[in-house]
Amino acid sequence: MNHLERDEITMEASVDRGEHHNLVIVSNRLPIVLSKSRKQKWTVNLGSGGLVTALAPVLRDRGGTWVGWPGTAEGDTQEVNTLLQKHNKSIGYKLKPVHLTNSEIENYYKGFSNETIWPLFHDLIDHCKFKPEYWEAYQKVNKKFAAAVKETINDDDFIWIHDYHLISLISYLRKMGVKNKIGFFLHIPFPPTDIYTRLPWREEILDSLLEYDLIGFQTPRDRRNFIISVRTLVDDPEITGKGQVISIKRKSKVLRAGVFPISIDANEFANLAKTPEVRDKTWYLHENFPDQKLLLGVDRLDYTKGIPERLRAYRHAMRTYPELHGKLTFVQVVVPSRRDIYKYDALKMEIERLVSEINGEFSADGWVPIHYMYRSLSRSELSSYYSAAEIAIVTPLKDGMNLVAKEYCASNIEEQGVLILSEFAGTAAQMKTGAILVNPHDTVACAEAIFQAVHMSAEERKTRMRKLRRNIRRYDIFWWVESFLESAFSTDLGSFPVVADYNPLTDSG
Ligand code: GDG
Repeated sequence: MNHLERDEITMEASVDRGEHHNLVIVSNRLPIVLSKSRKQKWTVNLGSGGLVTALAPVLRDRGGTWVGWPGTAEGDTQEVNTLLQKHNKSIGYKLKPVHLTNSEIENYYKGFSNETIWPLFHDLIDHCKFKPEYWEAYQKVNKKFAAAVKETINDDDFIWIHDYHLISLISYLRKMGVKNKIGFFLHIPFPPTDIYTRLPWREEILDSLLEYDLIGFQTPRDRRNFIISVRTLVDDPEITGKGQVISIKRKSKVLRAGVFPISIDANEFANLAKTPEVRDKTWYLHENFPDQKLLLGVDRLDYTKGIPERLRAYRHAMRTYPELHGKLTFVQVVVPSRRDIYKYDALKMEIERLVSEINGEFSADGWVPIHYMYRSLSRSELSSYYSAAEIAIVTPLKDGMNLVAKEYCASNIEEQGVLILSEFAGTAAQMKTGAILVNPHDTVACAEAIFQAVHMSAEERKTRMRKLRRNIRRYDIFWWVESFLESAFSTDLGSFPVVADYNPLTDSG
């Protein structure tokens, strides 16, 4: 959707997005990257993700604060505070750091957030650790964040809390007497009830979620799972409405629960793909892989992303369709993440073993089947790979949304790429008509999808990619911010632009 169309929607509905309220964003990490040189000199760079791009202008316009952990270790507190104060002016809004001790990083961040909630909410119960000391630290840090938020807010501010690290924050804010309107957005999936109920602290987490004024989910599937858990664990909830936003009344408290699929700045990705730097690099990539199609995977190192399963599917494709040898190269970028959690080391070893086995089995003169990179790419490098790849393969076992799928399509300005997408990515709900949907556990079907993508006609590729790009342009990151804020302040339920084309596999509204 272009700005004009967005304005039309605004005019039609004459909506209130709480323009008169300052915004306080709270997330585990501040939207900055701080680094210290060998000579102990600090540098501050603004993060480049979609969330920062979308929220920064709103924060600047309305005035506001971003509260979060600066990502630094214990001991750097004073220096970081001074540094951030200096940067508040140039950034255009206030950054309020919450410092964590080493033990909090261990138990709240790596522990409860990433070894309990993260795997549980992605249905991977075998990866979960349910340690009381993790839970205690999670509570302690959520309380610490609450104190920092309380220090920074005025009565009329809208507080928007992000993600699974900070679910309990509202309970502490309310206990501290904070009466402001508070919204929460869950970036990861919400699990089915039989999985959710394994959590020893399921009542406490659900009670906190029910305290918010508005809670945003990525897909109807997640909201449906949440509602079933509420019906199962909570006495007499009254659930009304249907559509993008519904209402859940419990005792006298009303919570709105909405579906807001997060997105990207689609124009920015399209424009980046048109720059001379990216065009040149794309051209070199084609030169380096002559007469070959590129199949691209880009993922953080994480067991939810289905990287080993994908490698097995590629191996199956190579065994089943020898005509692909020398014609298709798999470029897999794995971005280092959560390095000091044991499971991630084991995953890296498994990926590297598979890559080397597959390359050992099929490499031939002038062709190596998998081009593997374990590092982060610059934005322009990433854009070049998106532009150069004839096929992108995005096959998480489960994913809240998956922005890589959207970025690939937005960057595909020639509209000739093919997207192979997991049914279990949140993105599938929006992209089912343009992408080839697969079950990532089905090695044979994924191999067939690769073969189908390689042989798809130019006409079909164009039709599918156009649909995908239209959807992503229409429901971009700006739509996401606006519709969340609109839902927080509007008095109507469900009267918002609803995302079309949901996947029946993942959606029942
Ligand atoms: C969580 C949820 C949800 C990747 N490699 C490079 C690079 N990236 C950037 C991509 C993309 C981002 O990282 C990854 O986003 P995803 O959405 O794919 O996944 P998570 O990190 O797991 O994010 C997810 C998201 O939150 C938002 O709500 O969609 O479901 O799990 O933007 O571009 N960026 C650069 N170099 C790389 O090598 N510069």
